[in-house]
Amino acid sequence: KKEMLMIEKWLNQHNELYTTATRHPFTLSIRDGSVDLSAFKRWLGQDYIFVRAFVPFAASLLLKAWKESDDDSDIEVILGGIAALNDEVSWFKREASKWGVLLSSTVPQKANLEYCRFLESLTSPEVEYTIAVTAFWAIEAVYQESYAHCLADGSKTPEELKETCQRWGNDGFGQYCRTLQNIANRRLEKSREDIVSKAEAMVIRILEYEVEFWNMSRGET
Ligand code: HMH
Repeated sequence: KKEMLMIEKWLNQHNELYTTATRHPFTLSIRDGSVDLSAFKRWLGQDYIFVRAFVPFAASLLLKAWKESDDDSDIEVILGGIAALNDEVSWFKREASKWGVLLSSTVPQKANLEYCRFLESLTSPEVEYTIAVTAFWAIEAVYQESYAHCLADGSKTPEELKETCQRWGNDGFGQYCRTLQNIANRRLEKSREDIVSKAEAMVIRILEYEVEFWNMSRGET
């Protein structure tokens, strides 16, 4: 349907992949309380490494917004996201020490390295703002959706994991993700068809990277 917003349309078309990313066995095990704590610690160490790489990507997005955006408020939204990432880095350090996870000796796994390398490729000035902001939305939205589900009705999330789920599952983060989605939709509506298809392919790739990222918690490699 032509009147439907682009991201909503994609999420319908790629619903199976989106559900695989946002209802992964790892986050479902948090929600039902059966989570293996060593899997959680593996995730924690790997995600700290990811977030460190996510910051320069966010910074590159800020620069693109400043140069290419048609709406000044985009910069403020992205800057707010960067501020939240600053807080997140501190949180990871505190949380890691709480769980006895040694961040300095955590080795990035293959799926993480590949995802971080992909993020770095998106910092290139050749990557258009519309593509980059759509990627940013997708990355944040997977965590928001995954962790909000761990707090929603019927969840049995262990007390010691609730703070983690709150970080990404809280209403403020949900609102922030909807704002990013609105920015992406607004840009996509004004974009040429080739940009729209590139952005769609980007969302699919990110969903695939996110599934591989959750898979690392199994610790098979
Ligand atoms: C792998 N994806 C991954 N880590 C995160 N922290 C987010 C998304 C959201 O910030």
